[in-house]
Amino acid sequence: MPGDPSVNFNLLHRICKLVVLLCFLHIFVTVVFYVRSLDFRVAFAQNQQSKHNAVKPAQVRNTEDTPGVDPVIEKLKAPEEPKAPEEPAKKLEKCPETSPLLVGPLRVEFNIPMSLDLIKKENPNLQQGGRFKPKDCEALQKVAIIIPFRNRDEHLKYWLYYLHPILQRQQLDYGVYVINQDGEETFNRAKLLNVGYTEALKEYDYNCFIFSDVDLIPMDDRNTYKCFSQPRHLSVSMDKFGFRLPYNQYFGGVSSLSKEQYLKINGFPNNYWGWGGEDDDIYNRVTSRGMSISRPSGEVGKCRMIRHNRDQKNEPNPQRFNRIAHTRETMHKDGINSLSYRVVSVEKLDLFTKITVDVGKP
Ligand SMILES: [Mn+2]
Repeated sequence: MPGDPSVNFNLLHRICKLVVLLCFLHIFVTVVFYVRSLDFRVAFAQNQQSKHNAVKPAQVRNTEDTPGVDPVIEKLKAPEEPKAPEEPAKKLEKCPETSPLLVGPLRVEFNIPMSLDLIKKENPNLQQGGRFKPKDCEALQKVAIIIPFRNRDEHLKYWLYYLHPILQRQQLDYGVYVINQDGEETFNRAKLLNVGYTEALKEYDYNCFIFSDVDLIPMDDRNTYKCFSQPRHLSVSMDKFGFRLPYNQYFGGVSSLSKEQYLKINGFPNNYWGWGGEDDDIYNRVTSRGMSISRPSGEVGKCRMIRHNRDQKNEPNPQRFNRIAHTRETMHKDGINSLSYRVVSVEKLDLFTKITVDVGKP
């Protein structure tokens, strides 16, 4: 019968079944595709990450090293990201044996106007007290530079002007200590050097000491102000002596000794008052302890001395020849083990640390 409702109902029932089936099929296909794409993403991300790790050696690199990485992957490895910027600060690589910043021969003149402000401006990376260490690498030595001093402010300005840039190019971890003899008594260079050694070590774990006159400027930055396997004489060809050694045993001007070498000779003599002899005594100490003198070449060791008149209260010491003749017998009881002095003041200035001391009198 055409108007039979049961026939209509049957048709409707079939259509409904079909629709429901289609719905299930649709859901099934959607789920399958979704799961497959998820699998694929995870696998791809893992693959990328392991590649990324394999490329990286022990040291950390910038994310700039992996250009074109999918943002999804960037998000997946996000949790490990914060570590990266911190690590380079923890472990610096050692500086190279020869600094790549050296330029060789330098022009040194003493007729240009000089001021501490100018020197400050030209050395913005110095720390209070005249300290410096390289930013990009770990310095090979910790160097204290000791300058015996009295009333030579003009010379000191030139020294600071020329030496600070050189020492920074040499990639040294260094500090400058000006040891100023208080009062008007006779000058005692070697004792001031002993004071400088002692006072510098109170401040930092230095392992190398440069002992320099205030009026000597190197003319070549390859003359590195550091320590060597033997005590070193650095001012080997001074303009004052026609750019040659005045005599073979000469150890005056600028020298360097490691902490070990210094202690091996019981430091320097304390009883050379006035000009001369103390450098020869130090030479005798070095050779009597089985060490030799190391030197740069005459070319690299060129240096200029600022011309000056003899200082007051630094007359040639008449006892010096007698003293030098007996270094071997006296060095065990006269030296760092018998040093006594009184610190008057310690000033942390912008370009150097100034230590004023009372070293007594002859
Ligand atoms: Mn001089």
